[in-house]
Formats: sequence, C-alpha cells, structure tokens
Amino acid sequence: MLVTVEDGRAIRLGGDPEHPVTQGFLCTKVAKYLERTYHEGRLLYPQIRTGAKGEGTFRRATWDEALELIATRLQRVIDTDGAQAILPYSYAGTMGLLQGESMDRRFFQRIGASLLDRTICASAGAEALNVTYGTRMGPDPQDIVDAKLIILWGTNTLTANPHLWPFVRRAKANGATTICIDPLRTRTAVACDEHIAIRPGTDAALALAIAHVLFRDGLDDRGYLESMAVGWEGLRERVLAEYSPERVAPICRIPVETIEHLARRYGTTRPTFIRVNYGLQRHAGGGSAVRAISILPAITGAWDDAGGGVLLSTSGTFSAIDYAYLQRPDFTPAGTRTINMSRLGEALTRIDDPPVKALVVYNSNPGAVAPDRENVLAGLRRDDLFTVVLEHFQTDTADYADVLLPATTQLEHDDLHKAYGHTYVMFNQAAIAPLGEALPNTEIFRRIAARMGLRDPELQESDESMMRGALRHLPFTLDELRDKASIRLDIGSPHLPYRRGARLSTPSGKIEIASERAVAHGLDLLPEYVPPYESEERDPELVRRFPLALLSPPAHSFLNSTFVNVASLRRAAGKPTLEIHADDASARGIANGVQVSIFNDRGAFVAEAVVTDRVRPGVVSAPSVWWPKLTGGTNANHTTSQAVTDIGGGATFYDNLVDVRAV
Ligand SMILES: Nc1nc2c(c(=O)[nH]1)N[C@H]1C(S)=C(S)[C@@H](COP(=O)(O)OP(=O)(O)OC[C@H]3O[C@@H](n4cnc5c(=O)[nH]c(N)nc54)[C@H](O)[C@@H]3O)O[C@H]1N2
Ligand SMILES: Nc1nc2c(c(=O)[nH]1)N[C@H]1C(S)=C(S)[C@@H](COP(=O)(O)OP(=O)(O)OC[C@H]3O[C@@H](n4cnc5c(=O)[nH]c(N)nc54)[C@H](O)[C@@H]3O)O[C@H]1N2
Ligand SMILES: [Mo]
Repeated sequence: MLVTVEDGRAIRLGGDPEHPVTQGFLCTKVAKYLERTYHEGRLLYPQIRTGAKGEGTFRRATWDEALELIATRLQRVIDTDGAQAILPYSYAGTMGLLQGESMDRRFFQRIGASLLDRTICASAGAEALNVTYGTRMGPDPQDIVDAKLIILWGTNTLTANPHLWPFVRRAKANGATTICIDPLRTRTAVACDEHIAIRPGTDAALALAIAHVLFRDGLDDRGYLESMAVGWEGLRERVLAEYSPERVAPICRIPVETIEHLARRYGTTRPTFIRVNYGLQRHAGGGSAVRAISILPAITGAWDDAGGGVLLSTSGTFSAIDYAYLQRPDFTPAGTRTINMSRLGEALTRIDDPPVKALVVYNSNPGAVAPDRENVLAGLRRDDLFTVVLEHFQTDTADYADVLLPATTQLEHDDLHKAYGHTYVMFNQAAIAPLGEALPNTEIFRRIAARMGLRDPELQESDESMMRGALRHLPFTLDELRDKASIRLDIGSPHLPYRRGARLSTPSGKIEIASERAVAHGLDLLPEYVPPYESEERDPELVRRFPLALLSPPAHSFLNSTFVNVASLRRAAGKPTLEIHADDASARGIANGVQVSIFNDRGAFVAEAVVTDRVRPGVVSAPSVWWPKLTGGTNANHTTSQAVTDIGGGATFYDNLVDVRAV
C-alpha cells in the first residue's frame, strides 16, 4: 500500500497500482487502516492492572517500571516452576516476518519457555499437503487466467481473498466456468456459474467420488500418475469400491447427478484450477479433506498446465527465506514441551506438569478468537497466572492482562512480508513515527531480554540486521527490495511446481497418494473420508440434542477480530446475526429480526435471527469474529470446541452442533 504523509501524519492510504497482484486495490478492511491507526482507543503507553482480572482497569506506568515488573515475574516463574511454565501466545495480528516471528521466538526459545504449536488457522491443510507433496505450493494466481474450469472450494474468495478475484474474472472472460462448493450461498457463490451447497465437513467424500468417476470413466492421466505419483493403484481400488456417487450423495446431501457432472467436467476440461481454502478444513477430517482434494490434479495431470492444479497456499514457494536465522530454533532446549494453541483453555486450566504460570500474548486476541471461550476465560481469570499483552487496543484479552504494552502498527515499523496467495516478497517501510510510547514487538522483546540479564548478542540484533540475514539466500538484497517494494520470487513463469519431471521433497520424490508419513500422523495410508466429530456418523445422540451445524466464518468487514472496534467497519457489519433457514426458524417459532440464543453444552451466545435461504436447512451461520465486550459479552466462540483435526492439530471451529431458541 502507498501512504501519503504530511507533517509526520499519514493522511492518505491506497493500494499500489504497480503491484502486479493487488493492482491498486485495498480490501474493505485495510482501506480503513488510517481510521484504525489514529483510533482514540490506541494504546499509547504501558499500563499495569489495578482492578480484578477481566475488569479492564489499569494505571499508566513507565516502560522502565513495566519492564522491571515483567522481568522480575518471569524470573520468579523460572525459579519456582521452571521456564516451561511460561507460554508465548501469538498468531496473525501482523504476518510480518520480523514483528510476527523473529525476536519473540529467539527470546522464548532461549529462556526455554514452552513452545506454541500455531494451529488455530492453517495447520490441518498445511500438514496434509506436506505429507502428500512435501511442501505447500500451487499455481501462481497470475496464471489462472488461462484456466477453463475454476473450482472455489471451501473459500469465500470475494470476502477473504478478494485479490484473487480479478484473475478469476479474467478467466471467466476467457470462457472459464466457475463453481463454488460451500454450504452457504456466500457472495462468492452468487458470483459463480454454479453453487454446490455441500453438507459441512464432508468434502473428502466428494473429492473421492470425483476420483471414482475419473477412474471409472478412464479420465485419469495414466502417464502422469505413473511418472509422478505413488499409491495411485491402491487409491483407484479404494474409490471404485467405496466412493461411488450413489454412496457419497447422501453423505454430502447433494444429488448424484451433481457429483457426476462435476466429476466429468473436471475430467474433460483443461486447464482446471482448484482454489481450496481454509473453511473446509475446520472440521474433524479437515486434513483428510485437503489431502483428498489435492490429489485430483495428480489424477488428471492438471499440474502440467499453466494455471492448472490446486492452490491452498504459496507459502512453500518462499523457502529461500532464512527462517532459522530469524527464529533460531536451535536455541530450544532438548525435550521442551509443545502446547497446542487451539486448546488454550485446557492449557490454562488442566495442564500441570508444570502448570502455565505466565502467558505472554502478542499478535493475537485469544479472548475473542480461541475456541471454547468460557474455558479460555476461566484460564485467563486465574489469579496465579501472570499475563502480559502486547496490543494496539484494549481487546477482550487485554482486559485480563497484568501488564499491557503498546505495540506499533504496520505504518509505524519496518517489516518483511511473504504472501500465501501470491509469489512476491515485500518490504513494509515505516511511514510515520510510533504513536505515543508504542514500540515494535521486536524492540519489546529485546528490552525484556536485556532486563532479564540475558547477554546473547542474538537477543539484541537490530531489525535491519535480521532482515538482511533473512534474505541472505535470495537473489536480491534488502536495499533492492526496499527500493522496489516488492520482488517476485525467481520461480519461472508460468510457475509449474509439479509438472511432469519435477522432483518433490517427499521421501519418494513423488506425489505420495499413499503416504507412510500420513500413517505416522495417525491417518490411513490412503486418503479417506473422516466424518465430523459432531455428526450422525459419530454421535447420533448429540445430533438429536443439537441438530444444527453452526458455521462462524469471517465477516466481510472484519479480519478475524481485528477492525471490529473501527466504527465505520462495525457500522457496515451491523450487529451479530445468525442466518437460519425458514424451515428451521419456523420449527422453533423464530421470526426474522428476533434475538436468539445459540447454545450447546459448551456455552451460548446471542445474535439477531436473519431468516434466509442463503443457508441450507440444518445449517446456521454466524459471521464472526465479534468482540464480546462490544456486543453484550458473548460471541460464537462460546459454542466452538477445542477438539482438533485429524492431522496438524488444527482448530475445528466449524465442527460445531448447536440449537437455537428465541430469547
Ligand atoms: N474479510 C476477511 N477476510 C479474511 C479474513 C477475515 O476475517 N475477514 N481472515 C483471513 C484469514 S486469517 C483466513 S484463514 C482466511 C479464511 O478464508 P477462507 O479460507 O475462505 O475460509 P473461511 O472464511 O473460514 O471459510 C470459507 C468458506 O468455507 C465455507 N465452509 C465451511 N465449512 C465448510 C465445509 O465443510 N466444506 C466447504 N466446502 N465449505 C465450508 C464457509 O461457509 C465459508 O464461506 O481469510 C483471510 N481473509
Ligand atoms: N469462530 C471463529 N473463530 C475464529 C475464526 C473463525 O472463522 N471463526 N478464524 C480463526 C482464524 S482463521 C484465525 S487466523 C484466528 C486469528 O486470530 P488472531 O491471530 O488472534 O487474529 P485477530 O483476531 O486478528 O487478532 C490479532 C490481534 O493482534 C493485534 N496486532 C496486530 N498487529 C500487531 C503488532 O504488530 N503487534 C502486536 N503486539 N499486536 C498486533 C491486533 O490489534 C489484534 O487484536 O482466529 C480464528 N478464530
Ligand atoms: Mo486464519
């Protein structure tokens, strides 16, 4: 983005028209980044808690006093319970390589704190691709303009990834057909040629039924499979025996003909591009779903075509960045335990070898976004837990802090960025001085380390020097990147990561349809359908008590819980709503516009009913992630569970049965 600064104040913000992917366009939220930066609620100085935990009353402190308190309390935890009683908690507040994952990692690993498994978003699909393809790569979005069939699978592109849309639109203009697979009729579904309203959590079954038709009708590319994949013969046998469209249709609750048409079209069109994203992996079988979908282009040989294949994330394309230099995983003492961030409530209330005694939260708002919120709050409320929060705003999480520290925003610090939807490395140049006494995360961790008496030079390295280190294996320097702002990776154009002849980084060097590493993770040797935890297949009694499947996907105007406190965006979002089909509403005496309680055994939240056929019967949707403190104290995460996915330990936000009643 381009920022115009006048007398030290940012006055205008826009997309960079020269960026080949974003092309001058900012999404709805980031377009309001100035309003957010200069928001009256910005934290401008360190604060120390004075009231009860959760009450949110603080007094102003100096950096000196705040740092001294943090250093003393962390040291006391190390002395009495051991360093593993300290838990860092961070995710995607900023995805910058410096402010997101550098000095913080060095610091916590050096003191021997518990490691955090960052599973709250993408780990199920990431691990599924790692076992199948060795890494995560896919076609370059710029190449998909040549695709003739585009399947948007478990993704609300127009909301969550709008920068892909111009390329989808160009493909459409070139004659491509677009199909959206989503239980909800999202704005993306409306913009596509076809919408398949699948039952949540059953995508693996659909993908394997497509594979069935491809093999049954001879639409597989035997040459590609033989040279590039292992285990396809076993898969062929399995899908022909177990995944016929007739058997899968009732699982996915879609017509047999829909599956037949989809499969035949997939098998007879070239190039085919599948954009699979994270919505469909937030279920028990999320990893298995991504695994099954990811092998479809191996069956048809779509990876040979420019713009063909499957794209979950381009993260693996950025492997030349020296993450080990930035993060120093070698600092971690042998035997250090790892705590899954998707089970924070459990970590704070049930683990005791040792118990978590200090929690340091940055780039995340677990008090709003983490599943099973009532359990999370029970943990945050503990009086023997010392909590430090680095934030821009006094979020629901910040209300539980013992020490609350002001962090800089994207406009106030330098950073390096990779992408997960394109292939450019980017430089983020500070445009304005930090507001108030705010400091970058990196500087805060340097100061905490120094205050604790740690003398390692790696814990004092400057941002500039870390950026140079991170880029040392790339064919350009930091100065060139700073000058150009963004540089495409040297990967050839079109980018064909798995074209015939490519050697993969899996043990066999091939696409592992049959995967021993999947077995090591507890999956079957071959892809299969793993039903949702909260489903007829696994728990019919629960279905009788809580018959509605709740999805709580991102609201168009928010970025998870970020931007919820920005007035213009909250106005655009309106209020917390629950979308419910007329059949389900009338069965419960619920009229459009009434307040409803959405509940299960974990908890309840309140929203306004919107009776609509955007959701199918049996499915309800609550656009998220609202700040409970701004909306009557609750949000959808009162009902979500801490159960994790079949692979990758991912959160299962959308594997969530509820019932609804008017209040
Ligand atoms: N505006 C906006 N943009 C965002 C975000 C945001 O909060 N707001 N968040 C960002 C982040 S962190 C992420 S991870 C991405 C997430 O963006 P996406 O990867 O697109 O994932 P979700 O929005 O979680 O879900 C996408 C769609 O999947 C559908 N879905 C749910 N369950 C299933 C299922 O079982 N099968 C299928 N086929 N579909 C299903 C949902 O109804 C939803 O419409 O977006 C990023 N972009
Ligand atoms: N029910 C439900 N829950 C969900 C989801 C859902 O779809 N439904 N989505 C899930 C997904 S995909 C994700 S990725 C997670 C995201 O969860 P989080 O990673 O917690 O993301 P945000 O809610 O955006 O909160 C990020 C916080 O970081 C702060 N921040 C931003 N930049 C900086 C910085 O430079 N320094 C510091 N110190 N702080 C900063 C912001 O002010 C913000 O409060 O939520 C998950 N939770
Ligand atoms: Mo995410």
